[in-house]
Amino acid sequence: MKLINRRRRFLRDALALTGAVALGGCDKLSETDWAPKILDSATGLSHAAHRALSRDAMAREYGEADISPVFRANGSTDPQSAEYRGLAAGGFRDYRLGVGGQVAHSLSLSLDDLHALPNRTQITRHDCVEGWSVIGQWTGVQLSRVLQLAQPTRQARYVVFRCYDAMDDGSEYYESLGFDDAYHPQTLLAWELNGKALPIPNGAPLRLRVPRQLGYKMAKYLRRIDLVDSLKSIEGGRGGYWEDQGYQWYAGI
Ligand SMILES: Nc1nc2c(c(=O)[nH]1)N[C@H]1C(S)=C(S)[C@@H](COP(=O)(O)O)O[C@H]1N2
Ligand SMILES: [Mo]
Repeated sequence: MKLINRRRRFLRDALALTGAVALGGCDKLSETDWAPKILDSATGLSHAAHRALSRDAMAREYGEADISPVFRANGSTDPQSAEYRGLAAGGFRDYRLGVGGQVAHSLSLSLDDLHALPNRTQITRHDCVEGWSVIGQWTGVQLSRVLQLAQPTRQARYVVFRCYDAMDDGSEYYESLGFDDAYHPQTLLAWELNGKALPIPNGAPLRLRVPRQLGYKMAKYLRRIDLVDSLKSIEGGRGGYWEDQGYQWYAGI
């Protein structure tokens, strides 16, 4: 009996080291099967290979001396929707991040609510699929903390991020993650870049950081987060604005 307890504790501590304990208990592992659904065979292969090598691997973290003098902005840099302009005009005081879909507790979080959660600061490299990189320091809350508050149901398999900016085709930017990246310790909802409030060009007031994947996964101008069991019925059905244009859903670096 004692031996079993000791082994359990060892397992728990080992999981804590890899960050997997952020799931909120080992039983969560079997609830989700720990395996995002595969969207197509090409993506599936590289995704499976990447995950087998690095499910819990950490993205490299850099030192302050490595921070790029300018953090280049890309894609939308100044959303024009009336809703966003109104929030920006008020210094984002009325901003609320909605969290819903397949969760036990829907949430509506102000920036103060988010700031009150334990936060994390990390200096990581951002790689855009276009072939440039910048290094920046990000502060935010681990997405896993917010998911622990919302408590995804057993059916939930993906986290979908909806944004305030409209794209050329009129649809809004969106993205999605499977649970391995959603609960990864370096996956943040970030409100600070290089020690200052996140500027509008880089996604104010709140954006996603997923340093193990390419830049297009890191949704800016977050409007709400939904837990879903399938991506098929959302927009083009491939899990993101760029994915719907043919980019890979799993954009591991
Ligand atoms: N909402 C939203 N998020 C977005 C984009 C966008 O156009 N809209 N562009 C993506 C791309 S392609 C990149 S490289 C990064 C750019 O982030 P940055 O502007 O802070 O460099 O944001 C990603 N997230
Ligand atoms: Mo990008």
